[in-house]
Amino acid sequence: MTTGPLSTPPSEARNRPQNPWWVDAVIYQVYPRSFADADGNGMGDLAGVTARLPYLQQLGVDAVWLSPFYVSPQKDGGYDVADYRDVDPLFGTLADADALIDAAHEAGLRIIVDLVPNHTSSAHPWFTEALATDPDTEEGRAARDRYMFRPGAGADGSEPPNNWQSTFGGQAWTRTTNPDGTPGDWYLHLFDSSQPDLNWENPEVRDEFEDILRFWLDRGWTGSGWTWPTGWSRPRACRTTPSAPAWSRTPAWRRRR
Ligand SMILES: [Ca+2]
Repeated sequence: MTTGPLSTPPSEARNRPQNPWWVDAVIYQVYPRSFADADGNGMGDLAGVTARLPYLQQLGVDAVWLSPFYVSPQKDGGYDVADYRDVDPLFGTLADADALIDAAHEAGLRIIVDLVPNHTSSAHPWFTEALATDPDTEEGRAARDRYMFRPGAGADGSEPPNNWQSTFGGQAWTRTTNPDGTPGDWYLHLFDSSQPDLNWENPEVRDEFEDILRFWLDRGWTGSGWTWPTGWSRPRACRTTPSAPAWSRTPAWRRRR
């Protein structure tokens, strides 16, 4: 034991606030698609992760961070989520997810899930409803307010609402067709056009993600990592900007001091 002048007196150490567990934790990120294939069909799966937990335990990690495994058309590697409360059949079932968390607890490992709250998949029921409902009705306006629908620019609305670019390249807007077949408004997608951005100023969106988070925490997950938090908040007016929008300039990481 160190007893020199640099050691902390026991009384002071007792009074020092403890860091949250994750500050000093070693977290191992698993991309389920490529990590381990339990049934040998060429696609990694949750049962494969469960089978390899002893290996991760042996490495000495404290927690496992799972990349998205939710129901998804897989247009963006599972970051396009159509159902946040279920497992994509590619990776297994909800029972496989429960088996994974049980095995992780037994191995003394925490599990963090990767949530994707900036956008849903265009196959999500909310977006399907938004496109299928007459935008001039109260129901249609409510469905569209979960996302970032805006009228187009120009006399006939045929130009995108502003100059924002997608992170994946090209304009960040796609025009819709109304249920009656006429050209409609545009929706924002800061990633792929199959990933419509959510409107985080809509209380229903916030409540839904709180409920999704509770769904997974109740199943025994330790917590969640929220992908791309710098992009959620954006000017509601969606005006043309003179340079790259703020989210593309905001550093995603800061050094801890
Ligand atoms: Ca498999």
